[in-house]
Parts: sequence; C-alpha cells; structure tokens
Amino acid sequence: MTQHKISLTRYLVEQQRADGHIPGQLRLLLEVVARACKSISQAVNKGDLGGVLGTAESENVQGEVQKKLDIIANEVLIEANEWGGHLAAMASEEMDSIYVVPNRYPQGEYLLLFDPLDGSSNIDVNVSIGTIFSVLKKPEDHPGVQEADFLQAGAKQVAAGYCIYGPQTTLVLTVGDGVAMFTLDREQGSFVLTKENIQIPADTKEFAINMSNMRHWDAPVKRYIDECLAGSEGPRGKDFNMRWIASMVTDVHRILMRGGIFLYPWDKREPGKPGKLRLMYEANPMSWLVEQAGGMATNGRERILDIAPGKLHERVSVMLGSKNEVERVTRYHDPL
Ligand code: AHM
Ligand code: MG
Repeated sequence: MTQHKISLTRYLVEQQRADGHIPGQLRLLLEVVARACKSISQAVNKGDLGGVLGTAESENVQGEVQKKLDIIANEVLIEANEWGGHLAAMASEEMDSIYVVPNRYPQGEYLLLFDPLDGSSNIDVNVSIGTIFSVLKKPEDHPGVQEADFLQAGAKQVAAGYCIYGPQTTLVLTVGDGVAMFTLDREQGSFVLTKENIQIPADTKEFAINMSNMRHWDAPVKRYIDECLAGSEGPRGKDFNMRWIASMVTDVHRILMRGGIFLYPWDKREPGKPGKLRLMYEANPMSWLVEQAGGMATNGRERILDIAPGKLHERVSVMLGSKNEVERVTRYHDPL
C-alpha cells in the first residue's frame, strides 16, 4: 500500500513529466476514460434500484442481445470522450462501425476502442464485470478518419487498460511502462494508486477455460488441459486448480494479481470463426497488459500483439497469462 495517496491524475502528470511517456492529449484522454468508468461503476452499483438491469430490445453487430447496461456504458463512454478534442474517432463492441467525433468539436489525434461492459452475462447475477479499452494513434498520412485507420496491430497501442466493477472498482492501466492499478476511493470520488509494477509469476497451478466446450477443442488445447487435469499423477507432476468467472476482465484481473492462464480457444463448432473474443478491444488491450506484467499472450500460434487486424470486430483465439504455461500450450500447437 502506498504511504502517501497518489491519485490517477498525479500519477499521469508525473509520468508525463518524467519521460514524456504520456503526451498531454493522451493524459487528458485517460482521465476522461477513468471519469466515464466512475460513472459506469455508479450505474452498475445501483443495479435494480437504478432500473438498469435486464435486456434491451436490441442486438449488437455480432448478433448478441444487448443488456441495458451495455448500452448505457457505451453512451457514457461516447458522451464523456467526444467533446474534449483529444480523439478523432471511437469504436466499440456495441457499435457496427466507427463513431467519428462530430465536427462541432475539435478532432484529436487518438483513436479509442472499447468493450463498454465486458462479461454481460454476469450483469444480472451481481458478478464482477468491467470496461476494457485500447488507445491507438491515428495515422498522420491523410486528413479525416476512416475505419481502416483502426486496423493496426496491438503492438501499436499507446495505452490500454480495464476497469473492473467488483467488490472494489479498480482501474488497471499501461502506457508501455509497466502495469499500475488504481482503486476507486468512493468517498473522495478519485482513483488512488494501489499497486505499481504488477508482475505475473511465470509458473502457476491455476487455469481458466470454459470446460463445457471441451469436446469442441482442437487437439493441442485438449492435450494441455488433459495434462493439467491429470494432476500430480500426470506428466505435469502437480495438481491444478480451475477458475472460470465468464468475465474476461475478472479472469484476467485474477491472473495479474496471482498468476494463472486464461484460454478462450478457437473451437470446431464454427470453422470460419477464429475464436469468440474480439481482437481489437478485448484481446489486444489484455495482451499488452499481460506482456507488460511479464506474462505472454498468443493465439496458440503467434503473438496476439503482432496480428494485423483485417476488420474492426475481428475475433481471435486467446491464450494468456503466466509465461511458462502460455509457452507450453503454444508449443503444443507446433506441427511435429
Ligand atoms: P461479451 O463481450 O459479450 O461480454 O463476451 C465476452 C465474454 C468474456 O468476458 C468471457 O471470457 C467470455 O465471453 C465468456 O464466455 P462463455 O459464456 O463461453 O463462458
Ligand atoms: Mg466483451
């Protein structure tokens, strides 16, 4: 625990001063995202009292039924971010195409992508959910902004993070200089630095995967999990524990706090679909955070951050967390 409370604002100002890691516009952007997360946190906390639970009458671009809170969170993020002059456009899991900042506001140089409320299936049952975000720079070679400007590999991110709405509301952030964690002080209404330089242990005895899909997995993933399940009598020589919250934010948060491996692999049910999770606003930000914390993230074959996206809502197979475990399952994908 830090002795003197350092607010998110002070942390960002000091980062900007120290090494110019965070240009002024990016600092403003991150402050605004944090403010939006505070307001989403309030809506989430109210639950039934705020009339925010349950399903809306709509579907998103991926054909998923939207929850009321999905839509509220999306609107909060857009309204908070559109007028500040730091953004050119936004993209979200909940919107078919990009949202260009209206021309009544100045256009900035950054692009913001988000999953406004990840883990929607958990909203109504009072289990932790979160907002995931990724920030890219708009290419400078042309005026205006188009969807193609967003199609940059995750390695190009300039900031990434998530805010988890659980027993505590916690913002976890990287600007490429390690991972820092801020807890919302509800009385003060501000995020306070509570952990710096988060490190994921390279080894773990904990895995997270939706086991009900086992019969659909590809052989390398099946082999990896079978070996974990065999416990101390199997080839791994140790017993494993399993956790599956079904909120990626929460599963990844646990891994950042105490290690583990998270897998949402491609499976045989939908051959044309390379996975369930979305590359640009789920896998990329989480992969960068994990790498910044000394972990590893692949799709079984290549580093997630190196994948060149073909479209905004592209899906990807995800394996991330403790380095030695991700290395192992990735090795199992190598052709013999
Ligand atoms: P969402 O963005 O529609 O909420 O879906 C993503 C979620 C992840 O948070 C989680 O890891 C996964 O989907 C859960 O999938 P499943 O329902 O198969 O357990
Ligand atoms: Mg999601």
